[in-house]
This record gives sequence, structure tokens and C-alpha cells, in this order.
Amino acid sequence: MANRTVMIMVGPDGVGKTTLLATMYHELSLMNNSSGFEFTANEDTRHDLQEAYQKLSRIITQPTFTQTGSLLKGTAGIVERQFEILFKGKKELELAFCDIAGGLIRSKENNPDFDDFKNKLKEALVIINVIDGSALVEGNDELLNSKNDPIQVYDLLRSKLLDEQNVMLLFVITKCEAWLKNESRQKQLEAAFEKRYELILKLIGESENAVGVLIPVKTLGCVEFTHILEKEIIFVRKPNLQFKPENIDQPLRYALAFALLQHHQNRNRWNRFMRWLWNEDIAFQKALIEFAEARSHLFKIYGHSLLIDIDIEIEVTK
Ligand SMILES: Nc1nc2c(ncn2[C@@H]2O[C@H](COP(=O)(O)OP(=O)(O)O)[C@@H](O)[C@H]2O)c(=O)[nH]1
Ligand SMILES: [Mg+2]
Repeated sequence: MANRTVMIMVGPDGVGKTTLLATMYHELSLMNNSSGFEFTANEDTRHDLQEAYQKLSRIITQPTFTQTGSLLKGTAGIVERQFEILFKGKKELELAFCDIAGGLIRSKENNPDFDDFKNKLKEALVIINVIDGSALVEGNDELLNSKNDPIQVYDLLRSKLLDEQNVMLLFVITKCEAWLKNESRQKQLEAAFEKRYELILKLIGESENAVGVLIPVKTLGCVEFTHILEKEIIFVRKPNLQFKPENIDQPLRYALAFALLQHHQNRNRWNRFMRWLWNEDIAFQKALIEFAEARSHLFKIYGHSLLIDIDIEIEVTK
């Protein structure tokens, strides 16, 4: 279907995929007031994600923080969260946002869920690899592999990156509150990422159709890494800090700006002509540029960075 865009989150259990989606969804509802675009979730999606967000706010008010395991019960296989993007009240795009059970990325061929997952990956325009930042920086190889499994992620994405379709890869780092405190720690986080994701970054660098963005986020904002005890990573709740997600709108802005641009460029000629006739294109382009301008430029970009340059891309297609 031409007007359906698939986005998919990958990463083992517990990295924070569902938390990310729930906080992003919350941000998204705040974003609606400020652009011509409107994002709506279908009933089930809205219900589940609001429940997840409330649960998160509750967990976080307790004085001692314990990792809860999965935020939403029953993220087995793939859950497709449905959204629609409207522009000036008219539907532009259907968005299927896939949340996966972490175990899935390690399952074997011949598992029907795994086949479904691979098909979704093939179809996806935006892939969000959620990465546990504490294991990334502090973990030894074994812990890194058990929490983030970059090698498995590389194996899964390899054929996708060799494909000729445009694709955006967002590397969203969670649980990295401790490394967002100052510039030198941020550099440390970035260096750890580049070392451990070297293979995949190399592929992105070689591809004409892929762009990667490294986005560290605070989904909780009030919990901080302290140390590693045997194989567990210990976080503490900082009593002086509020539950305050930060940068959470950013992965979504990058993803949506990319999706809307691709969608705009793929309109067929007749559709374009009609839009031109009714002066709809100019308004859309302006809104898209404005929407994209709210992306932060502090993130490191890998690969074909022109793919995210909305101004230039729109100029070319005019
Ligand atoms: N410290 C910290 N904990 C987080 C962050 N994001 C998620 N978590 C915790 O990680 C656990 C697993 O999160 P969940 O979203 O269910 O992971 P999923 O299995 O990848 O969907 C939960 O206890 C979350 O509260 C973060 O940015 N910082
Ligand atoms: Mg989950």
C-alpha cells in the first residue's frame, strides 16, 4: 500500500523499547498544537500507550527504583501500533509502528513470528535500534551482548542496508542519564557506540540509501546508573530529580520528517498535478520544512546525510 509506512523498533528485551514508544506517544500528543500536522493513534494504541505512560509515572514516584521487566504485558511476537498522520485535517499517511518482543531478534528461522519480523524489517522505512546505554559504556563484551546484542542486530540489518531502498536508522540510546551530564561524558558515550557498532556503521557509510542518527534520550530522567553487580546493572532513583523525559520528541521528529518527505516524493504525477493546481504542495512543503526545523542538530549523523536535508530535497523535487 502506497500510503502506509512501517517503522520498527529492534533490540533485546529490557532495553526500553516500549518505554520509548510510550513516552514518544505522550510527546507526540503535545506536538499536535504546534504544526499543521496531526498524529492520531487508533483506539487500542491510545489505550495501551496511555496505560504504559501512567504505569511509568507511578513506578518512578517510588523512592527505590527497580527495573520492572516489561512495561506492557504481552509484548509477544510483534505488536503493530497504528497511527495516522493528517495534514490540515486530511489523511496523508498511515503509520504502522512495530514493537517487538525482545526475544524475537534471537529466535531461529522457521518461527512464524520471526518470519513476520523479517518481512516487517524488509518493508520498514525507519528502523529504531534501541540501545541500553549503561551496558554500552560500562559493560564487558558479555554484558553488552546479552543486553544489546549488536552482532545480531548487524546480522538482521545487513541485507536491508545492501538493499536499494531508502532507509533511516535511528540509534536511540536509553539508560544513559549518567552520560548526558557534560560534554566529555557525551563523547564517551559516542565513542563507545562507534566502537561497538563499527560493523553496522561501516555498512551505513558505504550505502547510498541509508542514513543513521545517534540519539541519546532520557525516557525517565530521574534514574541514574551507579554500578554493575555481577550481571545486573544497578540504577538509583535520584530524589532531587523529577520524572522528566528529554529529547524524546527527537527520534519521532527525525522519523516522521523522513517518512513525510519520502511520501511526498513518491506521489504520482496526477496527484502532484492536482496538488499543484490547488496550491496544496506549497503549504505542505512549508509545514514539512518547519516541522523538520525543530530537529536538534546536536546529533551525530552517519552515512548519506543529504537524505535528511529536507530543504535541499524539496528544492530538487520542485
Ligand atoms: N534508567 C533508565 N531506565 C529505563 C530507561 N528506559 C527504560 N528503562 C527501564 O527499563 C525497563 C524495561 O523497559 P521496557 O520498555 O519494558 O523494555 P523493552 O523490553 O525493550 O520493551 C523498565 O524498568 C524501564 O523503566 C531509561 O532511559 N533510563
Ligand atoms: Mg517491550
